[in-house]
Amino acid sequence: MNAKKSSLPIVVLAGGVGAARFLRGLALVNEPRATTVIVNTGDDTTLHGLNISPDIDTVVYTLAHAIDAQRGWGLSDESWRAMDSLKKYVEVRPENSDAAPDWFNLGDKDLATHFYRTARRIEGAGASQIAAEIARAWDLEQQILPMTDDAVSTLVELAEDCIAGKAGDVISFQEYFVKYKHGVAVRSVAFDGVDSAKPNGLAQLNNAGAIVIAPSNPIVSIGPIRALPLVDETLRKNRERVVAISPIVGGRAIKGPADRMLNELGHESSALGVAKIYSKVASTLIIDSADAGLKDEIQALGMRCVVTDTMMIDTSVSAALAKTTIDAIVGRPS
Ligand code: FO1
Repeated sequence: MNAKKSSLPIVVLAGGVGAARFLRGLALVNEPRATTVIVNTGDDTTLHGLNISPDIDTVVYTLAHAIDAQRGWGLSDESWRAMDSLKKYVEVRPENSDAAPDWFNLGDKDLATHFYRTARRIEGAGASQIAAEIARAWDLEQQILPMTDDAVSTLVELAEDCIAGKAGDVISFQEYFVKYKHGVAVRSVAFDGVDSAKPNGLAQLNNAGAIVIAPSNPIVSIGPIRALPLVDETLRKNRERVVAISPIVGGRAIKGPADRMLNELGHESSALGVAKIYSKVASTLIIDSADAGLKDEIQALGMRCVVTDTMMIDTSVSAALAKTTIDAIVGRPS
């Protein structure tokens, strides 16, 4: 795409893979230095004593063109020697020990990021300072902001007895997502610590020319950001400039468990269900051409609805989606 880039101050609320692909397209149509990304950190975990921020790292690695595109997480051209070496300790680990968690794969190159983040935390640096340093290390111009510098943990309550535990038991998000491959039914989701956490990026939200809710899971990726004090209020105040992109196409999640999770938690797994979740905070919803038939029902909720290709199979689709998304806010008559 060779057309001149806009320099609109844009804030993107982001989860992992879907958001990262959108951001790569956005960088081709809007000056990266004008973009602030507020990233979900409810997925953060500590394993082997290392602080791991999966969504921040997915966004950074994708924007740096270093992501493993097949997996959607971790680095390309990765090796797994540390994980392989861990296996011998799994054998000797006592029953009540969490040491050597071999269900969460950390590549050898990826480990450097977790080493750095952990060492800086121990030195007393805050999450946003560290994210800025990591973004700089990868030559990114976008401002990458964790949603808060405080600890917030997404917790998942099991709906029924299963391999992960008994109905009513609560497990961490990464156990749900990676250890049990999001294959267990969910009764509820909570964001531990969110009520007393201080959100990052409120000033950027208030000053943005456009606020984009990326095509991420509305419950566990965008949900934790919205649950922070003052965030929903700020979005509502700026609703005219907020545009969301549906991560559900033809009733199915593009990636991950969003479709099942929406159903299990009493929402509709459709672009219309997504519209209902966002209608109070977003004036506009972008939906896929496959869902064009839902446009009237979405507009009846008081949202504008733009139909386009949202399947980001390559960067040209991502860039076109980003352009359509910006135009939906700044290109329409006020
Ligand atoms: N996802 C997996 O499905 N399996 C893994 O072993 C795994 C390891 C991993 C390591 C670092 C990282 O930054 C992300 C990783 N992810 C893995 C992805 C990640 O946990 C989830 O995709 C997100 O938390 C959901 O947004």
